[in-house]
Amino acid sequence: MKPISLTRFLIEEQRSRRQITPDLRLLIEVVARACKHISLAISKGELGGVLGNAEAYNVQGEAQKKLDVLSNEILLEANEWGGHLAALASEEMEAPHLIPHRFPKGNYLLVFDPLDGSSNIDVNISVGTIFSVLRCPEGVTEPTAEHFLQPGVEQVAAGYTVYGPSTLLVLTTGSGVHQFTLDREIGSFVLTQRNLRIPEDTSEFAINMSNQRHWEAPMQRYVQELLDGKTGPRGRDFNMRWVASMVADVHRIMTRGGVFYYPVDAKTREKGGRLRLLYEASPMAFLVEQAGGAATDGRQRLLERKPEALHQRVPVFLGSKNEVERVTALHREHDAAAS
Ligand code: AFP
Repeated sequence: MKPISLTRFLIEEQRSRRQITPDLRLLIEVVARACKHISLAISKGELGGVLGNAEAYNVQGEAQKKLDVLSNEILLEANEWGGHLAALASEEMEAPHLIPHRFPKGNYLLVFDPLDGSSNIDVNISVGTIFSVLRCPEGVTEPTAEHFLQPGVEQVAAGYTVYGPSTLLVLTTGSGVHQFTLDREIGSFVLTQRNLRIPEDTSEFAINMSNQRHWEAPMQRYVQELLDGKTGPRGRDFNMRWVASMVADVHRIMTRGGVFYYPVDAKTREKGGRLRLLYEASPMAFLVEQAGGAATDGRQRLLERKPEALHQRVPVFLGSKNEVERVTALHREHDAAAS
């Protein structure tokens, strides 16, 4: 069978499913094109002079890498002129970026983490881009932060790219999750997996164990049960992985199942958690649910959380359904007993 390019896939989806409008198709293609540029910049590594810190800090007070800044610029420039967007919001920028008046405006809002896992860049480990598409509320021509504060169920598309041994784009527009691989020779993303499915059960978990002593009681208890293995209450051994690039950890789960946890802990309680709701948790939750998995904040379905601020952080529990439901139930039981 002839390879199916991202463009052909989207055109066919547009014909068969009315939800994909021509503007949404253009938007996804433009994001994909920008990701190809980012992929190229990353692959040059030391030779491209793009490694190391930018000597700047983002709105969250985190040191920016040169590639954080570059990836952000690439995504902004690519998406400004097409006429498909009303505004963009990035993890790297304090406020939304409006479309300059010299360009036409569209009906969508684009949200992105231009380079997730960027602390891994300098050691040549996979990083990625995460994005989410929302509708601009009707009648709004100059969107502000408040217009981006929509619960994840409102997303019309979400995806991530993994810049790893190969560059992958994983996408949902609300009817399954599909994977495309960048064919560097022809310069286009090619469909390599249709309808990714996350197995409901798993024996593999991803968590940063160094935070264990700071976790809440139900999390301590749950992970201890996993670590107790075959002779413990779960009656089987569990394996652990932690890349510290959410895209890479989530992609492993998309491929072979597993769970990814970033619970709230004593260090992050004041901020609400470690990961950002709009740029990381919501798009990944949409993708994971579309692949048959589950995603919660430990208590509540992530997609139902209405953001209170553009850069809000939340706890994240996602992946194989039965395991996520189990850890969520433990938190709820704990809360009920405490109250
Ligand atoms: P950076 O983009 O600052 O490297 O953060 C990556 C991330 O947001 C997410 O991709 C990882 O899963 C998580 O943080 C890793 O956090 P720890 O460094 O606390 O393990």
